[in-house]
Amino acid sequence: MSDAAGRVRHEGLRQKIISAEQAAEFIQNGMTVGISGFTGAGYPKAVPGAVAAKAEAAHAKGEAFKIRMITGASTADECDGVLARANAIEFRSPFQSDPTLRNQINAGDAAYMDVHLSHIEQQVRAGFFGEMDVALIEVAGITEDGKLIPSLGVGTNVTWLQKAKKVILEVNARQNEKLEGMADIYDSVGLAPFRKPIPLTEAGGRIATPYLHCDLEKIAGIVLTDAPDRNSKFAEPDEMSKSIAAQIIDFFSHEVKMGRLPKNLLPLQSGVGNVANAVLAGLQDGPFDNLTGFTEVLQDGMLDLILSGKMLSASATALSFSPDALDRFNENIDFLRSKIILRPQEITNNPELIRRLGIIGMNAMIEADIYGNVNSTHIMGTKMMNGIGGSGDFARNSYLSFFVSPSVAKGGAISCIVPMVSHHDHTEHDVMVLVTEQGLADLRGKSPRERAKLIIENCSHPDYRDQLRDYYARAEKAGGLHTPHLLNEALSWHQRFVETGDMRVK
Ligand code: 0RQ
Repeated sequence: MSDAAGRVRHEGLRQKIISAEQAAEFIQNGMTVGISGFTGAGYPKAVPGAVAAKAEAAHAKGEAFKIRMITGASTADECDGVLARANAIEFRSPFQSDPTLRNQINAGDAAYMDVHLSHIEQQVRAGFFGEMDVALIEVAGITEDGKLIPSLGVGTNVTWLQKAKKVILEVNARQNEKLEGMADIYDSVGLAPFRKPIPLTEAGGRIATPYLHCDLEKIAGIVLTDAPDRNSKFAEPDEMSKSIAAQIIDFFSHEVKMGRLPKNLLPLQSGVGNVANAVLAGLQDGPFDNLTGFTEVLQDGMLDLILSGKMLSASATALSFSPDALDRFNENIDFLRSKIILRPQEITNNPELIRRLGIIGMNAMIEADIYGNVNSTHIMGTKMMNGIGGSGDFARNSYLSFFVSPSVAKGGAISCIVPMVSHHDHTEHDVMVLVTEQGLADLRGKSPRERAKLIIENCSHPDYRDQLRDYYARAEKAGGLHTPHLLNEALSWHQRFVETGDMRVK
C-alpha cells in the first residue's frame, strides 16, 4: 500500500480510491465546484490538472467546457493556474492571485465576484451562488471512522463538504501526519435566525473538534497525491519594510504607555506579503512578550515568533509558509501542535470574534487618499489585482486597524497617496492608522480636514507632497465643505498616469 493509501484508514473508503482522471469525470461543463485552498495552502494538486486536460480536449472538439469555481482564497499554479490556462473557468470567487486568471478576469473572459472572506460561506449556504455540484477538497488523511484530517488550509471546507452534492477528496501524503489534532473545526455557524453566539473568548481557545465531517455516502472518489504546497520564499525585509515595521512597533509602545493596549498587545492579524511579514519579523526584536495571533494566514514571521517563545499561540485558517519555514514547522510540529490552531475562515475572519477579541489588524493597500479611504484591489480604479480577501473583515471590526504601503510604486511614477482613491474597499471609517516608509498618520478621533493634513505631511513621498498640498489648499479655497475636493481634478492623477505613465506634474 502506498504511503498515501495508508492515510485512508477507513476500510470502506479505501474502496473509493480512483485516479485523478476518473475523478475529473464527475466534473462536467457548467458545474459549480467548491475547491479547497487558501493562499497557496491545502489546495487540490491532481484533479484540477485532469479537469483542465478534459476542458482542452472538449475545446479541441469545439465543445464548451468551463466550470464555476468557488474557493477559500487563492490556490496555486496546479489549481487556478492550470484551469485558467485551459480556459476552463467561467466564474471565480472569492480571492485569487494567479497571473493568467487575473488577465482573463480583466479581459472580461472570466467572471469574477469579490466577496469578504467571512461572507462567502454563509452566502453559499444561503444559496446565493445556486447549488454546489461538487466539492474538491484536499485532506491530510481519513480516520478509521471516516473523519477527515485537515491539511495546511481549512478555509471554506466545512461548508463545501456540507453543501456539495458530491465530494472528491485528495489525500495528500506530503502533508504532515502529525497535523491530526491541530485544527479546531467549529461547524455550527448556521444561518439567521437560528444563530447562537460563537463560544470563543480567547484567541488561542478551542471550542470544537479537530476533524472535518462529511456524509460518507456523498464521497464519489478519493485521489491519492504526494506533492507539496507551492509557496515561494519571502524576500529578506528591505529598508522600506523595516521602516514601516519600526514605526508600527513604536506606535504599539506608545499605546501601551498610554494604557490603550496591554503590555502583550492584543491578538495580531497580519495580511499577506513581504511588508506584513517584515512587521512580524520586527516584533522578534521588539519589547513585547506573550503575544498572541488571530489571523487568517499564518506566514513565516508569525511561525518564528512562536518558535522563539515571543508568541504564545496563534490561530489561522491557513499555514502559508516558504519552503524553509515549512521545514521548521515540520521539525517542530510536536511543540507547535498546541500553539497553532487551524480554524475555518468563517471563524478566523468572523466579525463577532474580531470585535470581541479586540484584534490589531495590519493589511497592505494599493493606495489611500488624503482622507484615509483605501483601495486594496483595483490598479488605476479598473484593473483587478487579487481581491479584498479578509482585509475588510479585519479593517471594519478590529480594535486597531492599520494599512501599510510604500509611499510610491513603479519607481516613483505612482503616488500611493492620492487626492481620491480610484476604487473604494475600506472607507475612512474603517482606517485608523496609515503607515508608509515616510511616516505614520494616526487618524483616530480626527476630522477629514485634520486627517488630510496628517496624511499629506506624514505619509506622502516628498516628490508628491507639494502637489498634494496644492490640491488640498485649492479644494479648501474652492468652497471646502466637510471633505474638501475638486471633483473635476480628484481622479486626474490616475488619468495622467494612464496617459503619460507618470502621476507627477512635469
Ligand atoms: O506590482 O507586481 O507589477 O510589481 O502592485 O504591490 O508593493 O508588492 O505589495 O504584494 O503587499 O500587495 C494590496 C495588492 C499589496 C495585497 C496588495 C503594484 C506594485 C506591484 C503589488 P508588480 P506590493 P503587496 C489577508 C489580507 C488585499 C487582500 C488583503 C492585497 C503590486 O496586499 O492583495 O489585504 N491585498 N488580504 O508595483 C498601481 C498603486 C500601486 C501599485 C502597488 N498605487 N498603483 N500599482 N502597486 N501600489 C490575506 C487574504 O485575504 C487572503
